[in-house]
Amino acid sequence: MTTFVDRVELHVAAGNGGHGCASVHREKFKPLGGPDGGNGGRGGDVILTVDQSVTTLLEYHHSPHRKATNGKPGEGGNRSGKEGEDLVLAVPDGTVVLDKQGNVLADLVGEGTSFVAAQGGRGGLGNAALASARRKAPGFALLGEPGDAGDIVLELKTVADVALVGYPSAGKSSLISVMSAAKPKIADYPFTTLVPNLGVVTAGATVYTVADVPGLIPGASQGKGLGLEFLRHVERCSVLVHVLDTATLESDRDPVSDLDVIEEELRNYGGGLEKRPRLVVLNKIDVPDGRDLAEMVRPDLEARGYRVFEVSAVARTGLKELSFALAELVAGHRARKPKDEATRIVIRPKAVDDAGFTVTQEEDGLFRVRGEKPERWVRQTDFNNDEAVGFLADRLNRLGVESELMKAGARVGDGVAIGPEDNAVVFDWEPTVTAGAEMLGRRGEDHRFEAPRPAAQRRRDRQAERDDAAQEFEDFEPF
Ligand SMILES: Nc1nc2c(ncn2[C@@H]2O[C@H](COP(=O)(O)OP(=O)(O)OP(=O)(O)O)[C@@H](O)[C@H]2O)c(=O)[nH]1
Ligand SMILES: [Mg+2]
Repeated sequence: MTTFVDRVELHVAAGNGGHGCASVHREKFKPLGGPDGGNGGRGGDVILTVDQSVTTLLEYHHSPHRKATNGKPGEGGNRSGKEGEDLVLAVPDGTVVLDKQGNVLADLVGEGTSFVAAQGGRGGLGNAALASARRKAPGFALLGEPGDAGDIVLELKTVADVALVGYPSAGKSSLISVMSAAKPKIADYPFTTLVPNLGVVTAGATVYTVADVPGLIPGASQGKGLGLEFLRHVERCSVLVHVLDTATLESDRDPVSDLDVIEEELRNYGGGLEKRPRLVVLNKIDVPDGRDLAEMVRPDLEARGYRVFEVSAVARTGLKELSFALAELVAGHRARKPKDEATRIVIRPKAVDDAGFTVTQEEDGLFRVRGEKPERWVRQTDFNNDEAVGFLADRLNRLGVESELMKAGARVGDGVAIGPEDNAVVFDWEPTVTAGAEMLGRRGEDHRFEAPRPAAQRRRDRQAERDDAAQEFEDFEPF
């Protein structure tokens, strides 16, 4: 028996960026050939993509840890590291992505709709890319950044035009099997169907999908008999069909009270289910008692405003009328529905202001700097390399972090933390700016390069200026 899995928790980890390489070109008679360390490769993303041939989340239930590959480090000779490969996870149509708090991150509807669940880390720049006219021979490179990692929740909400709802064994699966080419499991014991089945029905010019939802019982909206999970699948269907059993052997049931029970569950579930256009099917009229009962309850149901169809899934009677009536309801709904609704996708808004940063002083006197860029730059820094640390200081300075710290009252030797409480780099503040906000010096200067420059060198310097500008630009790009 298949397990019913339509909600899984998934741990996704994107690939880390490869580290940049610090290397100096060496050739005979040219001991200082210039920096030639390549950039690290980007880490692979974890991407969720709708694949209509996938119908359950079962696979992720069995192996909930998924990781994309890391980028490779850069190498000497200006060789860039290989990029990590994206990990593409196929999910069923109608998969909702949530964070652990239950916020919707994305709603994946329609073949090919994708969502980057975890973004790969950037590769670190090698020292060749970090060289500029002013910093000709950097003796350091940037570290690759760690890829995003975290837990997400996937929830499947079947997407279909019509949902068949009703008690277990009312004949929902039988009905979908004779109306479409779907071949669901059919048996005369309750809860035979454990995952929604989808069938495609063609009626005249209208083609629509029908979902056979597992049986509902009283209390379903409170979670009885997996009811909540099943009702979730009804949520996205625009038309509902009550499948009522006219030949049940249970003495306390009849079509009208069955209908009342299911209606109450729909109302209690909420989400607008009670407002969906709906009609009633009285099934199993091939059974003589069933036909009599159907005739008896029909006026009652019609008095409640329902269109009633008497059918037999086994004898295949009354199906054509039913499928055309549904086509009409579906077409009506499609005409009213805005077109773009089908592929709506919600992307998690980035909480941090990409361009800025904040400086706050905490109770114990520690100054805390928060911001996308300062935090990223810290992650890119190899703290074992003084030059790399100096480069970080320059970047922070250029962004205005030092002057903000000064404004906030920080003095030499005060503790400064960059990053969130659980993952910050803390150091003693040593400002590199004077009162006039003049920079004291640049890192990576090599005075051996200060001799008169031949044309080739001048060209290289101009290129380095441009690279420097490119690097500045890179700094402005929001992550
Ligand atoms: N005589 C008769 N039996 C039917 C008819 N439709 C379904 N059945 C029988 O009723 C039983 C249950 O049918 P299913 O189609 O599995 O019912 P279901 O509503 O999908 O049940 P769950 O998946 O458990 O919710 C099976 O033994 C079917 O053969 C019908 O029109 N006439
Ligand atoms: Mg069934």
